[in-house]
Amino acid sequence: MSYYRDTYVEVNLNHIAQNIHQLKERLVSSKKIYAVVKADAYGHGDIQVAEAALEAGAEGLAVAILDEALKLREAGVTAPLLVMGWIRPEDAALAAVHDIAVTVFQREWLDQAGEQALERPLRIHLKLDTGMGRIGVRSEAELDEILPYIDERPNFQLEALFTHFATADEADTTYLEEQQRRFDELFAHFEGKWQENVEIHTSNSAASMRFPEKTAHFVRFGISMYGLYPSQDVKRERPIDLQPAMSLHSQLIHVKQLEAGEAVSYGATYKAQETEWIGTVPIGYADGWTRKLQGMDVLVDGKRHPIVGRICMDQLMIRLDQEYPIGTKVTLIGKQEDQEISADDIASRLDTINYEVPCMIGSRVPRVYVKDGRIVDVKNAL
Ligand code: PMH
Repeated sequence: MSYYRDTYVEVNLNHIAQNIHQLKERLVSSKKIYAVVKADAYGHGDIQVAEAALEAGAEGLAVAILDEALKLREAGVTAPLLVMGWIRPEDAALAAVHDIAVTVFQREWLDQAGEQALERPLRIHLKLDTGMGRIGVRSEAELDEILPYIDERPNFQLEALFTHFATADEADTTYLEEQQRRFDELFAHFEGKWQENVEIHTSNSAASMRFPEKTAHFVRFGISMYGLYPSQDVKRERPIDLQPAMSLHSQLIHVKQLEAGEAVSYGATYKAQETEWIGTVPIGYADGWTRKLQGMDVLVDGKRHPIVGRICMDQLMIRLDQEYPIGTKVTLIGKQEDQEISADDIASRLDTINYEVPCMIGSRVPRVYVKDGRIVDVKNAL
């Protein structure tokens, strides 16, 4: 596997494993972890993260769409897989044949899926909308339509019930408790045999780290498996000492001196105030380093240096405190000596959440996987 550009994401697989181990320690030993690897494992790389997570002790994997699950199966992943979003009812047979559990919450969906000849039973996770307002069964009346329908069809296997919390990462737990109460009410509506045979999963990273005692059969561990806190509130509480898995690096490919008044980049908006050293770094908005990051720092030689002028599609310029040789390392996310630029710093600059930061780094940037200090794999390479 080769790549020929100077910009790469480094994914530390040991950190992913450590984050999983720490959550395992916090949960009662019988509780399971589903690693959430949707959206290309939050931009970290689906197959590599899936394998690392399973090796570290995760029991299953959760994705958003059927395509993501099929890709994992194609790569040889045999672990339990759950698609947490909607799939088309006409694709139910495909999910069943690949032993992929699907999320169901509509009676009509079951009707349409039931028209297909299923070669294998379809594993169903029934989604309850207890307050997220996104997808899921909201009422007892809907359950009364869905449950007998599943019951009559041996090809439909109700394997689990789940819900998703809207505010699990907030210090104030009132709404979370309301959602839990609504879940308990809907669950009480299930007959005994269902109650005994289905698994329950309700917790995301925030809920599983903050309230491990409330964990049902398994948790869906997303953002914090990657080493990021779900919110500033949870970061302050610090239930687990998370290790960020992703860092982003490049290098100087050109260094030059500008005289006072000379300009940098499109629009010639930045003008040197005095004689200045300007470096060019081969990453741009087409790599996800959006133009809004103009003015943000990068690390060179263990020091912060600002991005000056407009960020271009493939390159950006930085103001350096001195001359540096071509090939000097530039860190956009991560540490150099005692300095760090975190995904949280980037998120706060962009007025967004840290979840968006690894996801926004484009597939043109190779992902280099490091384990025990060695490169073990590369994704998006030739
Ligand atoms: N379960 C579901 C249903 C989810 O949608 C998500 C994340 C998770 C678990 C994992 O959450 P965590 O990363 O906080 O641990 N979903 C999303 C989303 O739709 N937008 O941002 C995160």
